[in-house]
Amino acid sequence: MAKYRIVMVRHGESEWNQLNLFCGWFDAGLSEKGKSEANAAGKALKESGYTFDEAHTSVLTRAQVTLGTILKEIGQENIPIHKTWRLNERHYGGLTGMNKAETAAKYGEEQVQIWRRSFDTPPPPMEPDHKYYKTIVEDERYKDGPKKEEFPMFESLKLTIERTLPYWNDTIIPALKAGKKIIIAAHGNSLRGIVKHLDQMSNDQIMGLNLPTGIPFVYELDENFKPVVSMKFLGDEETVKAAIAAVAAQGKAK
Ligand code: DG2
Repeated sequence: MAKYRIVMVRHGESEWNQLNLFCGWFDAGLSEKGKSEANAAGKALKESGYTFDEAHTSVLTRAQVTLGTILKEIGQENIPIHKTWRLNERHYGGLTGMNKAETAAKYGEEQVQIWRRSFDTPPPPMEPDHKYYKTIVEDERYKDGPKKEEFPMFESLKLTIERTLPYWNDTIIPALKAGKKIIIAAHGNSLRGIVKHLDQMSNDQIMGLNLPTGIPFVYELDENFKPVVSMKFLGDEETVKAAIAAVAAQGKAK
């Protein structure tokens, strides 16, 4: 029997999703389409009668604006919002700012698929002469963490999970146990990490999972935090399918 329920949502389309650029820890804003997706996500939650006691998000604007838009739509702007780098997108290393289709044309679709979806093959590191190195490393939002020695220069999904799961275990689980109704607004890969953990997906299975932007999904969990209901999207099946296929196709050479 389900004892806990939690809603998760990948942010709406970002300006860099729209341009098909590897984004990672670069702080892209939402595109106009992304803003509408965030509104639609809020409406879907409202129509289904969802309310929350607290919200969790990354330190990146695209996730925070999506969350803010949703909370406004459901009339819950005043609930506590917890922001953590542990829910950030995976750090895309040296790929940050590169076009996914052009990268596929240059290095091959197979290599891009490995960089985007393999469990433990990381992208190349972000070197100090990278265009966005300073923008990210010197960003004030990281003054309270990660620690200098923990600050990533690249992340595989495995490494992303290693820094996201402590937040799930130490913050989200205790809050659920305390009876809090929670929404998490985060990113394609930080959420894939949580989903892999919850559904105990193998390293191969997780490679096939793409999360659409701006469509909330629900997990219902039993007393041991095992899913009774897994990844139930609040959207019609065809729309969700098409949105997932579009994400998968971003790594194709044009
Ligand atoms: C995307 C995910 O992250 O990219 O960093 O480019 O969720 O913050 O838009 P998000 C990025 P893929 O792993 O799907 O290529």
